[in-house]
Amino acid sequence: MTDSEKTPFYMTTAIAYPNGEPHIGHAYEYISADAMARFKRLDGYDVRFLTGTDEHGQKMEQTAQKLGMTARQLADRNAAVFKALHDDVVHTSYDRFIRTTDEDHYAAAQELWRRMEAAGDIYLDSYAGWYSVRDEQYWTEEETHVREDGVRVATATDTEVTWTEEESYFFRLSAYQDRLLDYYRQHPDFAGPRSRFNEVIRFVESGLNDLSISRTSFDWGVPVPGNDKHVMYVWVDALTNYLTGAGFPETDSESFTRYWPADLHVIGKDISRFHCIFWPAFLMSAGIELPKRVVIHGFLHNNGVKMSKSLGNTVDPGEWVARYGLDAVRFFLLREVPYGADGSYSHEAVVARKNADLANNLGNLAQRSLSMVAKNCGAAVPTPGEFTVQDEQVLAAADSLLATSRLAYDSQEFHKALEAAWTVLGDTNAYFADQAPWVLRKTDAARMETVLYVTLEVLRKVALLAQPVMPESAGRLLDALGQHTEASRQFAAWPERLRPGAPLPAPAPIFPRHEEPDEA
Ligand code: ME8
Repeated sequence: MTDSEKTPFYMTTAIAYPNGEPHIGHAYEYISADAMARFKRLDGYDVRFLTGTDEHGQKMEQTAQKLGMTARQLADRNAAVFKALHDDVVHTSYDRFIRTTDEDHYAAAQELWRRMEAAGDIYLDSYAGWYSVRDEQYWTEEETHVREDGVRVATATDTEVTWTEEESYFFRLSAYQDRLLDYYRQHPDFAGPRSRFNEVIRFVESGLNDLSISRTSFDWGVPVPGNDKHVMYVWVDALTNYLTGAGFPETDSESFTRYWPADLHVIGKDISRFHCIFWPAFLMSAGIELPKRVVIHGFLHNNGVKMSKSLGNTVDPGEWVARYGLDAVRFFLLREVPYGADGSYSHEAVVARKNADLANNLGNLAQRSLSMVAKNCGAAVPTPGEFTVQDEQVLAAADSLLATSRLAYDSQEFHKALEAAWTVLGDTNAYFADQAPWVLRKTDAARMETVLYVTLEVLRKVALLAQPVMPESAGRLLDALGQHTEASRQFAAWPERLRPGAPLPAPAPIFPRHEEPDEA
């Protein structure tokens, strides 16, 4: 099937501020979004997956000044670092790495502005209030307090706010309260998980103020059409990246008609208001269809403690990957933390998952069954006899995993998909121990072949479903099962069964137990 015959699936991550180094929270977002993109591709969708960097705004300008460089130089340097995180560390399968300094993005942001203006939703006034440069966000007086050290901070984020007074364009957000609430009612899956969506709804119910959407005190941003004194508020420009990535403002283009509205925006909990309130209101104003879903993930904490540079407990994803291996990190992050909830990581927790779930439950079963096949079945897929009730049960449990996984992925409950697959693996381990093919080898070789066949077939199904999470090791397991072709790795190959007699390569361990790098 060609891509154009497939159903499109357009998805995005948040675009990161490249004012500092990426941390494990960024990697978490990219890995989860990447698993989603890969799952959909394997399931026959034409996926377009967008990620990138959010390069404008006061925070970028201030950081650059401190470092003695221009904002553009800082953006260039750190956008490359984020891109390298995708390419070399977490192996994200994105289709475009967008930078908000890209030329087509300026055109998109300005067109969105013009449309909102034409709708009568933008007016010029002056802004006076508290701005947090760290959050790139305005806070009302009630949302701030004066800390013990005399500094006024935003209560929610503990970041310094400064009194800002300037001429500013405003977006009539207050006019959208009812329309937003109606929309949420009619689209209960617009955002998830539900608990996080409810927080947004409660906020909208409490009333919305008009939003200041331009700045005059610095110029590192997209110029406001028709008034060069102003640059757009960074969030107006940033959110528009999702449109740029689909081909906006060319609304008649093949790309835009195919990929917009986006199917999924993946974001963290601190930016849910921007995505679930501002973004749909801007789009309603501009007469553009709304994205179908926003999924809001939680934050990762180090041993339960908030990550921060001052505490020195931030984690560099590159170090983690070097220590545990990429696939173990990807598996840990998606299996350990229910998506949407906050999660905690520790060395012990990663090693426990790597050893128990990967090395023991999956790796051992693969190693034991495949080496028996290599020695006793002529290095080929064994030939099964008639299936017993136990065989049928194990096979049926594995068969059901695709439907379970589709449901889980469609609601971004990645942990549930993995939990289900690993439950089947646990049961298959018990089956393997109970059937004891190493005993059957001497007493009933035909039965041994059946047991090994059933085991390999379960492994094939688990490997197929493990691909989005652990592309490299699942690929090696599929190789070990003789599934070399691309077609054999798509979910379309799910109902097929391993072909008895098909040759298998010599087995090699795929999921080793954890060893510290210097012990290896
Ligand atoms: O917010 N754990 O950029 P950003 C998990 N430029 N996720 C985390 C995290 C943590 N400890 N810390 C941050 C921005 N994130 C804007 C986005 S989108 C149009 C503009 C997540 O670099 C955060 O929630 O501060 C967000 O989804 C992403 O990392 C980028 O954060």
